[in-house]
Amino acid sequence: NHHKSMIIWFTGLSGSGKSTLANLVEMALHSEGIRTYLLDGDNIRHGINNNLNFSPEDRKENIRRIAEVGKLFVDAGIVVLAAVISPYAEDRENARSIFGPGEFVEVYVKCPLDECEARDPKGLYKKARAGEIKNFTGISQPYEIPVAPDLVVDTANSNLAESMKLVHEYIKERLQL
Ligand code: GGZ
Repeated sequence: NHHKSMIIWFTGLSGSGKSTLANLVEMALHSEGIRTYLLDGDNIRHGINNNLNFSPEDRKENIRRIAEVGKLFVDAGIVVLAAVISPYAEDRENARSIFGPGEFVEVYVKCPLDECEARDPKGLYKKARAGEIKNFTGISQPYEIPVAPDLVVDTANSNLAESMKLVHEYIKERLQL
């Protein structure tokens, strides 16, 4: 049961479904005996990245650390799933550059802003619109759409099971299983 390892980098707006999708893909891989580790921006910001805010500089550092930690896991043979907004193309490219060829898979979790805002699972968009949260991606800071992602999942127009299957099958092919 020896396979290559890699990092699956889910990028997209808050509320696009990155964490949900990463969790479902992780469960699918886990049930096949593939060892995985999930790096979720929202969680990591409570631990190693608890000194970082949402300025462009701090997002850059957030992404850099998550990519470097991800690299350690990949080197240990573990398949990493990273769910981070990572709104700047340059930061995503820097993350990719840390990894070997084929080790970094960028998944664009595509969902229009108005749909994310309608979902608003944590009420953050409402707060951002009210000016209670500054520097909010999509409202008061940009999200740069990936130009050449390895995979696009459209969570506004396909259900979670379909999106999960798409990513899962792509990973399995890339792992050469
Ligand atoms: C964007 C914010 C902000 C601001 C708090 N902008 O959807 P969530 O709530 O559960 O996850 C989001 C998380 C974003 O952290 P990341 O580490 O993924 O961001 S980045 O990659 O840009 O560094 C969101 C919440 O934190 N959140 N304030 N201002 N998202």
